[in-house]
Amino acid sequence: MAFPEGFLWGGATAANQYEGGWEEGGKGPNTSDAMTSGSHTVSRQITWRNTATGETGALPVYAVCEEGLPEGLEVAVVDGYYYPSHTATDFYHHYAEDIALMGEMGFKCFRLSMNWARIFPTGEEAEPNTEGLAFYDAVFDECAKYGIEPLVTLSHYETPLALVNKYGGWKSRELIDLFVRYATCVMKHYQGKVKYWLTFNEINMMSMGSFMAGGLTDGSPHAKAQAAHNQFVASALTVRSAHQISPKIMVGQMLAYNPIYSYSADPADHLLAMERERDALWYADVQVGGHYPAYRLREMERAGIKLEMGENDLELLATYPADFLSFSCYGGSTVSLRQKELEVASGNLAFGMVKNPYLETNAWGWATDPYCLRIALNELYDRYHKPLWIVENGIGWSDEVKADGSIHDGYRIDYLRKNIQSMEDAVELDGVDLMGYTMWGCIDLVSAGTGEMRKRYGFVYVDRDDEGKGTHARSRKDSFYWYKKVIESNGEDLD
Ligand code: BGP
Repeated sequence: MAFPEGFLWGGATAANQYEGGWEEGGKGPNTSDAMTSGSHTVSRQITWRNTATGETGALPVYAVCEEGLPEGLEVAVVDGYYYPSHTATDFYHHYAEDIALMGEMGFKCFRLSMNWARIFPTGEEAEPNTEGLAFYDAVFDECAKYGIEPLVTLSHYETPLALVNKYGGWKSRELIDLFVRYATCVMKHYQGKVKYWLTFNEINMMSMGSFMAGGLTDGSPHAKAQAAHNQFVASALTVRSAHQISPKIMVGQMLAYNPIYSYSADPADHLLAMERERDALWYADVQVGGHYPAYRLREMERAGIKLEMGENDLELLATYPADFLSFSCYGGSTVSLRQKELEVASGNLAFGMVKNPYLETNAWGWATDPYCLRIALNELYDRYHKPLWIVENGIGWSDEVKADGSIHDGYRIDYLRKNIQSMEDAVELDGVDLMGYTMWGCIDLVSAGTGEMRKRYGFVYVDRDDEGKGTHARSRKDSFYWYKKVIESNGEDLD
């Protein structure tokens, strides 16, 4: 048998795309609450208010990430826009039903994120919001009924909005202590209920999606580097705090990692592929390896970036690295020096990438890559020698509900079968130490990239559309029954 006894099969979600209840139970607004919907071709927008005049408007997310928010504007939720995260797919009111469906599939693990602003509405309250704590208590108690182990991300693409407008998000060191206080509070409160925690979702998205990853409204490379550094220190302090609370708690890093392929055999293309890999890997070199790698130090030196450091920062990073490395992986990306002459790629992490001629893609440019998980797992295990966990993998597709209510998502089964086989090869043939696999978006949720509903990932369909209309009724897709079999057989039966 390839997978060890106790392998953590399951699914993954995030509060900003799934939970909803944005103004219920005393929750404060988050960065994601001020993001409109978009599409494959139209960017999501961030809405703002002019603090002097009260005028309101919106800017594309990429513009805020690259150029920042102009002086005098603050991020705000304003009338007249549609914000998909406000209700999302309403886990807030459907958690018992959803966890029962996960139980029916045989989930051993459920990855969800906790909404920081549900616990500390502005991030700075002296005491946590008890209604917020009670909500997640109810969620974890429900999980326990089915023997489902929660894996909780402390910050998945959201920062309390008050901290963004007051401090400029994670570029300020103020957020370090505020985050560690929040993390310590929930790790203590849920001790005995939650063993596995992740600090920041896809921490390396600070480079490309800094508003989502760090609540940044300053697009400069310096702000991004400082924000990442502040999150590293916060992560190290969270690891320290977790181990003080209980030696049983494990805290992981979460990295967006797609293997990078060289388009041609030209060594210059190969060098480029290595450099693009390092764009992601340096984050793990710091958070898992415990120190800034030489190539990153040189890169910052060349860019004139000088980090503001606390006296013990480097020691903290070296002493409290993450206990394990979790990552998202959807398929490999391809680079070439001749990029301009070639067809460009689209899909996640596709900026500056070219289309891989060996892989088929769907309407969102997503390819089914039968080798990416094996390659990714080997690369990360060889480099860090720490337990790994695939916490996101899956494919967004527009599902069709037939007249009889059935949903035939053979394309999803095909994608997952190939990916799980590739992961199995890494475990069985290469001996990689893998803790678990949580398929992304196990119950349909809002897409982070486009804010759409039509780009669906789930084993379970949720009746809601791109305008926010629908009953939120849940129904099982064909892949639901397929995944149930996969888990039952501990990965032996992929047919
Ligand atoms: C990852 C994010 C998730 C999720 C996923 C799918 O980058 O961690 O939050 O959204 O990608 O991407 P999308 O939602 O853009 O389809």
